[in-house]
Amino acid sequence: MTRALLVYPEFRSASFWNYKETCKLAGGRYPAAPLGLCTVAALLPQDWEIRLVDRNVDDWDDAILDEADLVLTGGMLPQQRDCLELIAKARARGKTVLVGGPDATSSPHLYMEASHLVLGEGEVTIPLFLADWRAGTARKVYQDATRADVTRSPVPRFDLLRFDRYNHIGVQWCRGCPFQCEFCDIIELFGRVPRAKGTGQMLAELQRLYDLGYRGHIDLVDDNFIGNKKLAKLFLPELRKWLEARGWPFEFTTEASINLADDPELMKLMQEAGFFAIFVGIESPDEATLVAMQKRQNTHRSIAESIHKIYQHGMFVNAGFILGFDTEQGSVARGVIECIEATGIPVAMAGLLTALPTTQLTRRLAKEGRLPPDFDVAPEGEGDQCTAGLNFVTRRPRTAILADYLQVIESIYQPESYFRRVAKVGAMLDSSQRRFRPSLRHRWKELKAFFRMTLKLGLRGPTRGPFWRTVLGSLWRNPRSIRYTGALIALYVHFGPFARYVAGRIRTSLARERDGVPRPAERPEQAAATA
Ligand code: B12
Ligand code: SF4
Repeated sequence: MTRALLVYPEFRSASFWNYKETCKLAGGRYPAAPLGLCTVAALLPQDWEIRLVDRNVDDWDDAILDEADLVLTGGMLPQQRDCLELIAKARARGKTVLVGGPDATSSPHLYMEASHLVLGEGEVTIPLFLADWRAGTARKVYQDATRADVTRSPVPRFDLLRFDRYNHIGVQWCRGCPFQCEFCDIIELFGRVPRAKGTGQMLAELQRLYDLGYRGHIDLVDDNFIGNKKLAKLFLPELRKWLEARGWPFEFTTEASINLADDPELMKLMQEAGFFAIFVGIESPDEATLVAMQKRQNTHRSIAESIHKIYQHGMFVNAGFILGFDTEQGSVARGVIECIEATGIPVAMAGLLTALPTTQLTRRLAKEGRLPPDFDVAPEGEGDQCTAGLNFVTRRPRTAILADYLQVIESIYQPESYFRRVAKVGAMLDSSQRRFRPSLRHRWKELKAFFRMTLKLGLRGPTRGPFWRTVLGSLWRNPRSIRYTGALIALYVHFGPFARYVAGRIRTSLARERDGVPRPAERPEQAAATA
């Protein structure tokens, strides 16, 4: 029997989404579970002995590698360093190593030490690899641009997860997005035609989670849940019926484009199916910049009004903002801060523009000679677009962008500012339709989390006043939304220190720039190499 070891590499450095300290409040260890590897596990022969180790939550000893015949690994950019180290260790022990997933697919040249690179969507390439491997003719690289027929994707092996270690569990309904934002790698990796799973298939995945005893928060990790609105409108009523028949065991978050706000019917269906938050890419409040980045769906609208409509349908919004676009004319900090305050979005992922490996932006920058050859190598000690962005030669002076960014980060994550936004959402969020009822165990967990959160934020320091004003104000104005207001407050346990960390890193980068320490991207021979 083949023993397969699936390893999800560690997200090593501090990152916006690594809110481990918040997870700890409720007894968890990490926000999200490795859905990609659960799917890979389901694509392997089921008579194999399959073990999944997530290095973000599970204990690790290199000796674990000795117990495997085949090691399978892969993840995203911030996991690159850990993944490469793991491959080296496993290879040194004589193991056959398969690598796949988004980062290896985007930058295969970095992963050549693996025995086999099985790239793209696993539903397409894993069966090809397995057939050759059995025949003893496995190739080094499996790359196939064919898009998977997701209606045939297997139910992920959720049974390999320890649910209590995560804040939420991911499930995917559809892949792809119809829009064409210049900086986006999703449309390159997964295409512009949304591909959705069948309703029965999706409900079978939820049933599996239900049967395994999971209850609570499920993140639909779709690239854009409303990429095909028609399909979403067919799926949601069925989802609602399924939930109702089982006493509302789950509630949902997902990602969606801002044009959701133009469709009251769709928002209502999402609200009725228990969606309580969505991530929206706002990117910039500046119309010219939005047009230049090809994000037309965000133009010709009041961003704040659109976001408030979503709150009024029971979903709070987390959003992405980006600084560093070529079209920025002078300082953009004030505009970004005002937009964040006007929308009242507490979880505002303000980051620096990053050229991800497979994007229209990256191809343009390469053509313009503005892309260093190592732009896709994860820098040591840096995490995501908050500290590792601007991996190209910028149009506006880098110091000006960094100074703007510093201003944004230092403003929006001040306790007064963050909690004011939480209070605003807390007042506007319509929770009249909520059906999800946490079990007694779940409530006890949340109560303990509330006490721990109070110890961290409510007893001393600059958070004490805003914390109590927000908690008591929200209880008074909109008590039905208190679980969600509380969740947003809990996130400050991460965002407060994280914002200070980012500000420190940006100040260091600014000092280096001002002292004239050359960056790789500015060395003429490197820029020439990619021109
Ligand atoms: C959900 C999600 C997140 C979640 C959490 C995910 C998690 N598990 O921790 C959050 C919001 C935290 C997140 C954050 C980030 N993300 Co993200 N995320 C996604 C998203 C939307 C879905 C991931 C998913 O579960 N997909 C469903 C599963 C089934 O697909 P999959 O993992 O790709 O696995 C399939 C194949 O890749 C393959 N496969 C996977 N692993 C392996 C291994 C082997 C051996 C083999 C053979 C095959 C294989 O088979 C699977 C079935 O087809 C993807 C886009 C996408 N559609 O995948 C981006 C994506 C993975 N994220 C990306 C990025 C850049 C980030 C960020 C750095 C920036 C950002 N977008 O905010 C941060 C960093 C996070 C951090 N902690 O530091 C990029 C990665 C690009 C790259 N070169 O690595 C993606 C592709 C798109 C994007 N721009 O957002 N992300
Ligand atoms: S809306 Fe989001 S997923 Fe779609 S192309 Fe733009 S950035 Fe990518």
